Amino acid sequence: EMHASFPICSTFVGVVTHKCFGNSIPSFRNYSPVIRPIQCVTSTESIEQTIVRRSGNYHPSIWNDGYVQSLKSPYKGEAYNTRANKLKEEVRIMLDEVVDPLQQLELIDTLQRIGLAYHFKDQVKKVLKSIYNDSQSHTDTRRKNLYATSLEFRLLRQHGYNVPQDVFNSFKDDNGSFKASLGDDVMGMLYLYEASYLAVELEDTMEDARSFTRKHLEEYVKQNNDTYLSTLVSHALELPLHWRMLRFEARWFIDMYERKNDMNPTLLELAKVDFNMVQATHQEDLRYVSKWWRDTGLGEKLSFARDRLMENFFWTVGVIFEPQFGYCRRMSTKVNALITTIDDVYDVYGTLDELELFTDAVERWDMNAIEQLPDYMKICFLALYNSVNEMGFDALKGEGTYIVPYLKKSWTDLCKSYLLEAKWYYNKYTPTLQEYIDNAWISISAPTILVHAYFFGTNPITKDGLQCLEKYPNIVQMSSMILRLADDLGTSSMELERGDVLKSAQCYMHETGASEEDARKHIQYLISKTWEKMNAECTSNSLFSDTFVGVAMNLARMAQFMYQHGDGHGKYALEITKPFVVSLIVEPIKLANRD
Ligand code: LA6
Ligand code: MN
Ligand code: MN
Ligand code: MN
Ligand code: MN
Repeated sequence: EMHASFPICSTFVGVVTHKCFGNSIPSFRNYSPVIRPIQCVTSTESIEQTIVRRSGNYHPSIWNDGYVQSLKSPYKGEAYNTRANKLKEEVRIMLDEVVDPLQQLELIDTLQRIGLAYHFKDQVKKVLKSIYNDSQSHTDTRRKNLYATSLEFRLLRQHGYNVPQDVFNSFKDDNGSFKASLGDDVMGMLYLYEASYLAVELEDTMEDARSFTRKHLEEYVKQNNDTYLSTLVSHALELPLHWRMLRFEARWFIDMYERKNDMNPTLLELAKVDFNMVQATHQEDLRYVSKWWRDTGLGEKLSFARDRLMENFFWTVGVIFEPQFGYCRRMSTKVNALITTIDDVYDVYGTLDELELFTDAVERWDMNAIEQLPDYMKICFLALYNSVNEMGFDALKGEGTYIVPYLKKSWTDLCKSYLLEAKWYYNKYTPTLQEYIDNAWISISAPTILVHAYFFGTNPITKDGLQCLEKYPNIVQMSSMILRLADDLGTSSMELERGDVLKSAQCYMHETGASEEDARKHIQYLISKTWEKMNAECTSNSLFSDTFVGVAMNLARMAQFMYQHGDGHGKYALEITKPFVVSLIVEPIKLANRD
């Protein structure tokens, strides 16, 4: 797709002289070139030069603003609110009245999976605290049941308690392996499997647990299909609970829960009503950002770039779904849309000269810098500049903190990392995997996303938090790394086809001579190792709120969700992502079988 909106010739006048005429006209890899003649003019002469621009071949948006504005949910009014409040009260009483620790844990697990736990944070905390304290005093009574021990371990670790892996020692034989007979305990296997994803580095028991349970569970689904339990097991094998996008899991589990023999109708009804009410809030956020996106005109004017407002919004629902964080979702969607567009400027459309100018303009953060840019970049820069400054204004007005320097710094870092990749590409340079990753965890844009999200979801903003954030702390780095690696697994084949810097698997293949299959396995392995590091961040005391830590983890989860089956954000937004968008954002859950 070639756009006609922005002839770029004019910007070369008097601005770029030397680079434009070098002998080394960039050569390109295998892709279908789009060639347009342009004229470069200096003060003394005029030379014809051909600029070759790549194309992403991305399909147009499948969600237009008119459609988005027409979305209407009946779940906004008082009637459902009243009903939900009554049901919430019943669940509160339930949580209060359950005394058996295993039943308490099961209730909390269900509330989490069904998407309701956020309403009962304090109560859940209190229950888990008492279970933790209790487990410290009488150790071995609950350690007979693998299912119960695994559930307790997972929930306590999720909530920041550093339960030792040794709680599983009683399930091992004299050789230190898990007892073979446990393989027949499917619930035990399933729950130990899920627990093993809460491991931190160097926990050998948890590592054994993961391979031991996986083996038995794979065997189990081979022999049993279409049962309730085997459906749960296949789902878990596809992606563990700890790595799953919360709203998708809730939507899926509500349907499962409905089929469960001893399900609690109060929980089910509340889960459905609440899901639909939350969805109605998301639709309001979506309408707001869709209008904003339409008003920027970027989707139309920059026809080479991905026009993906809905998908950009969908990411934010994965990152923070709770209704009270609407401002965060709205602003983060703007950030994502700007990132997606500017990423295409660097990876697809811009020439190296233009990219240098754009990077410089962002670093200077100066309106005067706009003069040096070609027209198509002017509109990008101004949209970025205005949007980010407006976010800064909101924070100054609301919080009294001037955050523009932090926001701007994150964009400068991002653009510099983009530029380095562009230079590598044009120079046909292949970095080592390490060299690539040292830059690529920034160029995936997660640090930019998280720095912005920190300000949108943190109240009050503290000086210590700011200082720590500025250096991109571990939690930010780990989240970014997972986003990068997952993105590379999902997008690199078409990026290479079009022409792009080599991505993680290819750098690894180049460096080690590994096959593509082995390289991809290695990247998967790096993802699981990075999760272990991220898990450690959650049980250590940090300066960051649970909300922010959750945002960082959810960004990683969302990446695994979007790229699990290929490029769900760009190339296959229609084939892969649309059905998920429909079920999470567009369609409410039917309340009763009769309607
Ligand atoms: C991925 O595209 C992309 F656009 C991102 C910016 C990833 C995450 C984005 C959000 C949340 P691509 P690259 C908007 O695969 O060039 O082109 O870094 O990213 O590989
Ligand atoms: Mn377009
Ligand atoms: Mn890029
Ligand atoms: Mn890209
Ligand atoms: Mn990519």
